[in-house]
Amino acid sequence: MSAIPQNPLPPLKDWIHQISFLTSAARAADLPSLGAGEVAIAGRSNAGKSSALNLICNRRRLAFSSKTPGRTQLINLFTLQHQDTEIGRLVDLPGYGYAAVDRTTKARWQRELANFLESRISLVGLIVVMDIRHPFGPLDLQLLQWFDRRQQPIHVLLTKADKLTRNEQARALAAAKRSIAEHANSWGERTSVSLFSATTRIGRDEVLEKIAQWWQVPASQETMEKPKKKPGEGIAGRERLN
Ligand SMILES: Nc1nc2c(ncn2[C@@H]2O[C@H](COP(=O)(O)OP(=O)(O)OP(=O)(O)O)[C@@H](O)[C@H]2O)c(=O)[nH]1
Ligand SMILES: [Mg+2]
Repeated sequence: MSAIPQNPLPPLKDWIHQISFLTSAARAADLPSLGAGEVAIAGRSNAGKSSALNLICNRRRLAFSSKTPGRTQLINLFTLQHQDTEIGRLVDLPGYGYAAVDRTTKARWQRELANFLESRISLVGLIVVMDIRHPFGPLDLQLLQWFDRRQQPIHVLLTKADKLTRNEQARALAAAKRSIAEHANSWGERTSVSLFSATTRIGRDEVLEKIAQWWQVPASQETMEKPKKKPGEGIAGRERLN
C-alpha cells in the first residue's frame, strides 16, 4: 500500500496569522503542560511585547497592547495548528520591572517568571523584547541568567527602533552586539539580536526566521527552496500533542 502524501507546511510568514488564543494563567503551574514547542516573549513592562507579538502574527489585537504599563499580568498562551497537528505555541509573558505595583506582587511575578523560564518543559526558545533606547537593564540580565540553565537559543528584539534615526539604530545594534559578546561564555553564546518596530514593521522577517527554526518549520518561500540548516541548529525532541 503506498503512503498517502502529506500536504507540506506552507511558509510560516504566510499563515502564522492563523494562530489562536489557547489559555491564560496567573501561575505557570496552572498552564497546560503538554504541547508543541513554545517560544516565550519576555521583556520589561511596557517594552512592547504585546505589540511585537501582534506584528509577528500579523494580527491587530491578538495580544492586548496598552499605554498603561503592567497591562499583561497573566501568562497568555497562543497555539498554531496545521490540520490536526499543533505546530508551535507563543507565550506572552507578564512584563517585569513595573514600578507601580507593591513589592509583594512584584516579588510574586518575578518568582513566577523565573519558575516558568527555568522549568517549563516545552520551551524551545526565548524572545526578549527591549526598548532600543534602554536595552540590557539589570532585570533583562537577570532574566537571561534564569534562562541560561536551559542552554537554549535567545533572540533579542531592539524594539521601538522607529524612535531613533538610522544612524542611532546602527549604533544601538552594534552596542547590543557588544553587550551580548561580553556574555559569550554563557547566554551570549546562544543569543542573536535584531532591530524591530511594531510601527514600521522592520525586523518581522528576521524574527519569523528564528521562530520557524525553533519550531522546525519553513519560514518563507526562499527558505523552502534553499534549506539552510546549520549543524547543531534546531531543537531536538519537539513535543507534539499527537
Ligand atoms: N513607537 C513605537 N511604539 C511602540 C512600539 N511597540 C510598542 N509601542 C507602544 O508602547 C506601549 C507599550 O506597548 P505594549 O505592546 O503594550 O508593551 P508590553 O511590553 O506588552 O507592556 P506590558 O504588557 O504592560 O508589560 C504602547 O503604547 C505601544 O503602542 C514600537 O515599535 N514603536
Ligand atoms: Mg503586554
